[in-house]
Formats: sequence, structure tokens, C-alpha cells
Amino acid sequence: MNAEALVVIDVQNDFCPGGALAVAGGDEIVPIVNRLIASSDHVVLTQDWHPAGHSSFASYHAGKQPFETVMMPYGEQVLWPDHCIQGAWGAEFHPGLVWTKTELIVRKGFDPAIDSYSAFYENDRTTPTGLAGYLRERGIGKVVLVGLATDYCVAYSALDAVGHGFDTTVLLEACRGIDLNGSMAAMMVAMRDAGVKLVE
Ligand code: VGL
Ligand code: ZN
Repeated sequence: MNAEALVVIDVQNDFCPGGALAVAGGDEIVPIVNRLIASSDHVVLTQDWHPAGHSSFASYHAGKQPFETVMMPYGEQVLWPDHCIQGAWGAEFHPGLVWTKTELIVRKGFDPAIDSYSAFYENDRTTPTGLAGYLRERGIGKVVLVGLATDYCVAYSALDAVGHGFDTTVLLEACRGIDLNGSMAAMMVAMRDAGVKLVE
């Protein structure tokens, strides 16, 4: 289990300036991520991939605005602007991302009833994406995470990676965050406490 994988989280148009759920400076990481891809033996990408009318969209909930929360059967859920709709421009990878050597693309958030931040589990925290099994079968014991957004999909993925026993590093210079109601500080503490290596 000595092999290492670079896991690039959601570097998609909707999370970059001009997109529906733009993360400040999201596009700035693209050249850094490209260098990391070039120097990595194994590259996995994730792609947020929602059907139109997804239940994580504020537009699905009468009277709700983006960034409000709602109680779902699996717990509290932040409501987002419509984003990363299957097949749409916003769901495509940033055009500058050199993703061609990617071995696996994990799509997530396709169940209309459940959001999915983590690359490993949907937000019910029990439905797996299969990524842990994939990495393990390939003999990968170490994961390096980069991408968007630091405090949501990167952080949830990192927490699940350590939870699965992977040696887990987040390279912060190749991440950008949303920072909603203190989420950035909270998730940085959560990652550090869980044993994620945070590299500035
Ligand atoms: C993300 C909110 C909703 C992310 C995805 O990639 O961090 N955040 N969907
Ligand atoms: Zn999403």
C-alpha cells in the first residue's frame, strides 16, 4: 500500500469565477494542480454531478434562498444555487485543467435526494462512492487532496480518507474555500484534529 494518488476535487466551471457557485480565486489553483498532476503517478478526479432539480438546490425548496439550511432525512443541509448540472457547462472541468492522464473520475451528488460533498460517501455518511475500495485494490495507501472547495468537498473527502486509514495530505495552496458562517476555520480544525496533514 505504498502507492500515492493525487485526488483533485471538483475543479469545475461552476466553482470558478463566472460559475454558479464561484469560489473566490478558484481558477488560480489550476496551474498548480496541473503541475501536481504532471508529477503524480496516479490521478483521480471528482466531478460534482447533480441532476436538474437536485434537493441540495435552494430552488427546489419553496421560499428558501441559497446558503440557508434545511433539515433533510440525513441531517442539516446547506442549500446551494443550482450548480454542476449533469452535462451542462458548469459541470465541466475548468478548461485549463490538464486532466487527460486521469485514471478515475468519481462523480457524486447524482442521487436527487442526497447531496455528496465527500469523494468517499454521500451526505447520509453511509452510502459509499466506491473510491476507498478502488484505491485499496490499486495498492494506494496515501492520498494527496487538492481542489474546491477547501471547507466543503475537500475537507469532507480528507476526513473520510483518514477515517479509512489512508495517509492523507491536503495541499492548501492548491485549494480555495467558500467560508460560509465560519466553515473554513471549523473545517481546518476538524481536519487537523482528525490527523489530516495540512500543508501550507
Ligand atoms: C461543493 C457545495 C455544493 C464543493 C459541491 O465542491 O465543495 N460545495 N456542492
Ligand atoms: Zn454540489
